Amino acid sequence: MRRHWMPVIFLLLGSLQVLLAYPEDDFLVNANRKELTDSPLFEYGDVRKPTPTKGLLYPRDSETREVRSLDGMWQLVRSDPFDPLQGIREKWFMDALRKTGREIISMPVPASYNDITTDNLRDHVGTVWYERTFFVPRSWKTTQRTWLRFSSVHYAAVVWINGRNATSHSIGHLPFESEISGLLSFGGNNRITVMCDNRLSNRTIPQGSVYEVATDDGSVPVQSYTFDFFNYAGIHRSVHLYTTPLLHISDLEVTTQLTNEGLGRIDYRVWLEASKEGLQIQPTHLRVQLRDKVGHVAAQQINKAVYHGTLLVPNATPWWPYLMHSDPGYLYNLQFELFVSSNEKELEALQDTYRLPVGIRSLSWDNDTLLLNGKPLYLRGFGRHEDSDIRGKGLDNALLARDFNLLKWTGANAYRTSHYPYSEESMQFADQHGIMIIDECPAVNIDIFEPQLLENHMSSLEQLIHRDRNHPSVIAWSVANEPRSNKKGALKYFESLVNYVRGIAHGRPLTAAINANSSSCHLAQFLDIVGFNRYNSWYQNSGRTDMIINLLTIEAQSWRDKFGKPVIQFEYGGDTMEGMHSLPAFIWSEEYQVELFSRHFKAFDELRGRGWFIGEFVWNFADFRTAQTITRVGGNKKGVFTRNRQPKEVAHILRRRYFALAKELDMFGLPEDLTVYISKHIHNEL
Ligand code: BDP
Repeated sequence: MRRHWMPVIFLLLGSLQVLLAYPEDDFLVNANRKELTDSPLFEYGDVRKPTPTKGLLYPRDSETREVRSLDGMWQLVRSDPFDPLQGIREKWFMDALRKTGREIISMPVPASYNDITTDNLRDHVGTVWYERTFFVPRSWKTTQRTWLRFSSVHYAAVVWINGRNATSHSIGHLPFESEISGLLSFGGNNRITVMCDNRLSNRTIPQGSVYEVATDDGSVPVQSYTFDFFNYAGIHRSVHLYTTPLLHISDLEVTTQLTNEGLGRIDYRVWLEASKEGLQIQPTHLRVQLRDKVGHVAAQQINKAVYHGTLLVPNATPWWPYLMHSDPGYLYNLQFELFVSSNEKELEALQDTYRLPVGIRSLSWDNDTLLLNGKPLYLRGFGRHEDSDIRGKGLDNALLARDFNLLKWTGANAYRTSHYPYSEESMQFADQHGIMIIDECPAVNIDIFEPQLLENHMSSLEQLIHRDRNHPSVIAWSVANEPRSNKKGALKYFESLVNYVRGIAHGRPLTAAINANSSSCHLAQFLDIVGFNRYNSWYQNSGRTDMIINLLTIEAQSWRDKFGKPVIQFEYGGDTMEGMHSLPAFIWSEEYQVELFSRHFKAFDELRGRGWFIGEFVWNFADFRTAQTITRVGGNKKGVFTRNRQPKEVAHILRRRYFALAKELDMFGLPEDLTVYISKHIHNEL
């Protein structure tokens, strides 16, 4: 056996997987839930590590690949909330959904299904079924493999092609894919059916529970959860069909470094995968070429029978964040070309090409700071949500572009993907615009610590890191938001979780957004950067903005004293009704939000001077939809922008601060429209 074939053979075995039946057990949320206590009985020694995901490269076309979108109008039927598995029993996937006799709803993809109709689909609990048809060309049959890729279905999905099971996946906000060549009718019409289940249980990430309530019309299942954002569901991101050759590049991993002398270094690793027929194909070499923005080759390497290597790039143009350099977000194109021997004449032919955008930068950290290209970072940004009117959590390129324009308008340089992985398109945008990302997994408010939850939590991080490890914009992984980390069970749980994540962290520090106190938190000790959320003058001491500076500086110092690590405030803020005014300031008014922010700014400046406080993140970028509660007026109103992305008064104040920081820290000039002319006696004080 030729040795360089080993990875291919190995991967082939992996690809001959038996298609999984839907793990029914995951469906069955116990309505009469028995709350598991925070029991010391759970030991994590025997927790299974999640099976590493494979091949999550973003679908890109090239000389050797075609990508087709399955986005558009699909059809949807909902199941009876009391019988979510009826469609499985009755095999609804075997024929067109209209044959079930149930109401057919036209449903756009991508979008959450909740806010599209005018009825109670919004609050549906259980499963819905999606369907559409599509053609695949005859020409794809023999020379290609066809893959089906979902960028995110929330929460769990089972997929059939022409009535045959293609794949299943759970945990929203993350991609999954499967080869479907064997299930397709080439040159003919094909049917895709997706069952989507939105139920959360004690073992899902995030957690929730389903219980029954008695209504005037009988009892109904209700989903409860402790996080406040609405549990939108559906096919949230794009669905793609794409082709690869029979032997193809299935995965890539890249790390970069930059020396003081401007020498760039790119270490890469390539995985190949072959179908049964593809095993006959003999690779001859791999050409790796780094091309700059104008297409010039900046470095290259040819590898025979080796699938990893290092490119050195003299005078590399580094990747810099927005407002740290005049040309932020510089990306090279790293082109991987696999050549094979083509026929008896021993000619070499191009078998597969994949191009990956790459930013060259170094990331390092110590007990005081986080450094990018050797420069200490001060992060100024937002916690956000993927959320908008009508679309819910559905990917919307117009919204994405608007949000980035607003981020840049405010002078922010970072955001946290609170409280789940954001779209791959947004990660690419962040790379291009130089916005730094704290990349968070979907573990929000986790509470009942038990082994199955831990395994899912690990898996969510494994999938996230696998998906995002090649993005220069990602500067840290956030392992959780506001877990109940003061509970006893949290200690062993997070020790196991962090030990596992360290092994796959791919050169990024670990952090979390904690709301426990420094004295009782069992998680912070395992992290590289301590992040805390605190709502001074909102959830505590409401109305008392005069207590912020003291309480905040004391708290930040306590995190520092206890753990000796860099500290970030990941959330602060107050709900604000746009257009509501009050002098003097009163909670919910625009004036109150301004006053609350301004007091925080003062505290942050005091803390920055102490040498270990490295970031301030507002909660939230924009207003967003929540579950219905008496504390929310139409949703969470802590946005600096409204839900339709217009500024509240505080946005202008925040903008002045963020640009002032850019000027102070990176000598950046201020935008001309930062202040308006008042009189020749009042000068711009910045
Ligand atoms: C924090 C949570 C965030 C909420 C916020 C709030 O991390 O998800 O939206 O509170 O209540 O505790 O506004």
